[in-house]
Amino acid sequence: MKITAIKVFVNSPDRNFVTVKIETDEGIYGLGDATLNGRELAVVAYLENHIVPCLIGKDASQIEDTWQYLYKGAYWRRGPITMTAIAGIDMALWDIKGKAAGLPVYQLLGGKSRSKIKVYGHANGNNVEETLDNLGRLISEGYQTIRLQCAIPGLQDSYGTLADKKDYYALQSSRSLPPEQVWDTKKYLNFIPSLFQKARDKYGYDMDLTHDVHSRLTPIEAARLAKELEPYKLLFLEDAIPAENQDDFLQIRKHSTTPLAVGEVFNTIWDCKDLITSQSIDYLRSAATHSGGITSMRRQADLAALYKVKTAPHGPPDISPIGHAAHAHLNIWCPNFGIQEFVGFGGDQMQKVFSHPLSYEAGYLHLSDLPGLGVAFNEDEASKYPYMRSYLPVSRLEDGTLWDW
Ligand code: EZ4
Ligand code: CO
Repeated sequence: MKITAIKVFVNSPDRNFVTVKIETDEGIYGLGDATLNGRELAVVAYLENHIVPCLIGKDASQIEDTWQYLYKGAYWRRGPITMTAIAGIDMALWDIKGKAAGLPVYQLLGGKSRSKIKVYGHANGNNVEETLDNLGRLISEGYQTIRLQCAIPGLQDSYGTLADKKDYYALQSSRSLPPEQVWDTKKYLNFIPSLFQKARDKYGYDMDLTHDVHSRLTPIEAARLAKELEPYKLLFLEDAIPAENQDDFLQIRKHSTTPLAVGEVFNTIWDCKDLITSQSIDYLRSAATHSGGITSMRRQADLAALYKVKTAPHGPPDISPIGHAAHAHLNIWCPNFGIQEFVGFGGDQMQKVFSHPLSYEAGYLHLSDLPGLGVAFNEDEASKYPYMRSYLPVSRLEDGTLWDW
């Protein structure tokens, strides 16, 4: 089966998505997600100028060889632009292989390890009361695991909160230039444990809770937070520090038994290798879309399994339904799957552009048996929503120093 054409679409139904479509001489086509929030067009250029010309006429069934060709063949290895572009191609080739075989991708990975996929939802709020109300709402919708984020008193626009926006989609798609947010570590550290104490006081210990620090602490500050959160029994503390120095996680470990999760900005297995082999994390949050696709995610999951690390793929609204479907197939297969982040299926425009194989019920996602990844992409509908420039925010300390967002 030969690749005859590769098309790259960049559209903004509610928010920007980059979609790869690989066509073959047998009429079967595959879809991949190559969306890199805030840097979408760099991936489009990488695909169109550097990858597509190399793959026309090649055998669409050679997924592994194509991955190696694009990874090793570039000489300039790794990095988010390269690995997101490779991910788009890799997912589309898995989609084709599944459709050719008449099987869902999870069957090609080895079949199901479970019947449904446990998810965690987000309870956000502009104050403690609002966050706790949203937590109560999610519990009533069946969620057994919930991430808590709350605006920090004295700071405007804290990460994970909605301010005046109605939902996550409105928040992330309404920007032209990077908005600036103010950060203060002391205010944050003095506030977060009380949020979790109030959540436990009000709702008890039956559900699991998580929290995303978004990489803003130093190792010793993160150790302090992890230790102070111990009484509230988190399922995990996410991105307590950046993982540029993988050794830094051992600092947190030394001081606390709060489980640690990291990985949403990882591109390859090399970014998590030392974290896994030193057993300094508990959950690996790499995303198929940003981490080299299904081929690479499967390898990361297998390494993690050797060290009792579970997978918890990143599930933000800036991954397209194709990327979420790739996660669902991996999650249903993966013996060491932990939990999937889930923030809903998107707005009306998205629902018209993408149809997906997932349904939510009482804290779990169910995956249909459609062949391949099971996603359809409506090109005519997508063309109604052109790309819109959009950036992630940046953070500064109160004196103006640029900080990690
Ligand atoms: O900030 O996907 O856990 N989820 C997150 C996300 C990330 C965005 C960045 O594009 O941290 O909200
Ligand atoms: Co995160």
